Amino acid sequence: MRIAASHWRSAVHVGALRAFALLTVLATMIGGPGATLADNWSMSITVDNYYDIYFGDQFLTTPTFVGGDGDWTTTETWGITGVAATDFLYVPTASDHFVAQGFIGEFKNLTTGYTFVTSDNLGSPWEVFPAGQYLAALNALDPTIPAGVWPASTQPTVTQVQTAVAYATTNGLWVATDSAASYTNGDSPLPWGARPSIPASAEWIWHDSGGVPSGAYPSPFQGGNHNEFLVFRVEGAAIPEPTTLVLLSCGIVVCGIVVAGAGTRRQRTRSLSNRP
Ligand SMILES: [Ca+2]
Ligand SMILES: [Ca+2]
Repeated sequence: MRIAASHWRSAVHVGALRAFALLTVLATMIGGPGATLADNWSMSITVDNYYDIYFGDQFLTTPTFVGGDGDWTTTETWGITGVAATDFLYVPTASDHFVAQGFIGEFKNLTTGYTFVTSDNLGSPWEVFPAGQYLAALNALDPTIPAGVWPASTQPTVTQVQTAVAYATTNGLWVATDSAASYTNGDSPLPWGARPSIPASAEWIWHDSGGVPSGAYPSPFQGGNHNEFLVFRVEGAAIPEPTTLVLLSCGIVVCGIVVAGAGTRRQRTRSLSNRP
């Protein structure tokens, strides 16, 4: 009987091992490229006057901070690795409400090869949420956000950006960005001129509130408060399709067959060992 018990354990063990091995293979096959979902980025950017860069989901639930700056005369090039492919790119900005304001840059997803510049052209992935248009509502959610007017030269905190992003997404308030004729980097437009390390095709963008008249510069670049602060964003990759779940279910069924097979062998082993 000792031998029989040993055989029984052995058969179950082999079955379990096979099931585990199959599950591992399936997990690798199903999850391989999909489960990695880790993209590497390189971004060259400057803003008149302030910006930060974050990655996160559509509500910016768990922000990944990349970097920020407050000097338009310098182009910063940031790199980050291991960003979820489904993450959205966020660039909250603010200005001094003076002289001019704008945002220009180039963004490269090094993993997928997807490269895009700032632009308000048809098909541009950029959207913007003018938080200053909804300050009273945002103040009700986060009292640190003033209900009246956003102060000049003040970047929102990460928490304030999270509040704004969640509110904009929940209420469908993301809108197209704005620019002006001949405001690509290649145009070397006033007052900024050509910014280094940014392609000629990149276009200065901002949000046009309609409330700041043009002057030395066209709207929306003439200095003033265009419903700041602004949060620019680009959508992340789509959430994986339910086909992954179907594949996973198939994997579970196959594993179930293997386990059942182990059970059959177990019974056979038992009956053999029960011979007198
Ligand atoms: Ca800069
Ligand atoms: Ca300015």
